[in-house]
Amino acid sequence: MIKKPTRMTGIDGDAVVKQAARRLEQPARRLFLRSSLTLGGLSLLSGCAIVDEDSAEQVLMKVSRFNDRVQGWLFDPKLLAPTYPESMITRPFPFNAYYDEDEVPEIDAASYRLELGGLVADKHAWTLPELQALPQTDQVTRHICVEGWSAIGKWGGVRFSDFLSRVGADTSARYIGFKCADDYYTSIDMPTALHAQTLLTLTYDGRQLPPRYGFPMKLRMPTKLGYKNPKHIQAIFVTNTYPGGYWEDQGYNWFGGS
Ligand SMILES: Nc1nc2c(c(=O)[nH]1)N[C@H]1C(S)=C(S)[C@@H](COP(=O)(O)O)O[C@H]1N2
Ligand SMILES: [Mo]
Repeated sequence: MIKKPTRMTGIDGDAVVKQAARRLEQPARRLFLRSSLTLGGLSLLSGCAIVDEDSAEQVLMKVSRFNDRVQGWLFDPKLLAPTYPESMITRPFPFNAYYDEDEVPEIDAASYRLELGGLVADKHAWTLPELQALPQTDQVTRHICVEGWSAIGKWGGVRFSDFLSRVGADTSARYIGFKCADDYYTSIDMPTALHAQTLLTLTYDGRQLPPRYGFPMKLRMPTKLGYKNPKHIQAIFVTNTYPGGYWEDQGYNWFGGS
């Protein structure tokens, strides 16, 4: 147990922590507001002197990153997420993005190219037919969104680990980053990238991925929460420099395991 220091220098420590937590985005915000973390506890946990809301906010961000590292350690690359019979597919499957459905990006299939960057030997850009010609597999899994809903869907495409070895990606690197056509971006850890159920998907429910679900391509990881699964992928890069993500940079947990 962490003991609360008996005396803080003239500030209401608990109020400072709560105020700082309110500046974070969900789910970090909810987690910290619910916790009984005190300013003294936070100082001990982080080894930092916290004097005001700004420093408290910085430390909360750091603790959230620490949580990422713990999730990374706990991730078992051999453990499979549950799969379901096709009869359990949620119809219609929900749409979600940081904008409304009428603003879904329109991507031209003929001129589309998937760009590769960073620590990758073969950086040639891929056309859709080239990607469709690779060996394909599909799976029925549950998508879990932090906003409080989940749904079962069927995605098909190329096993991401196969794709990474085909292009000569440096799989000893720490991160894989994704840039999307709608300005969304995210990044994942290498063990998850190499997980057997991580697919570079081109289809939904047996048909070409429709625009709302991420045409032309969505990375589907049943081991991660919805916001970690990028739709409309335009570029993939392998790097040792932390790339962050659209929601992650606003306080969502980076590891985002489900
Ligand atoms: N490019 C892009 N990818 C994205 C998002 C987005 O806004 N843009 N939203 C994420 C979130 S929060 C969720 S829950 C899922 C929703 O995917 P769906 O529309 O197929 O249900 O996409 C994820 N990937
Ligand atoms: Mo989500």
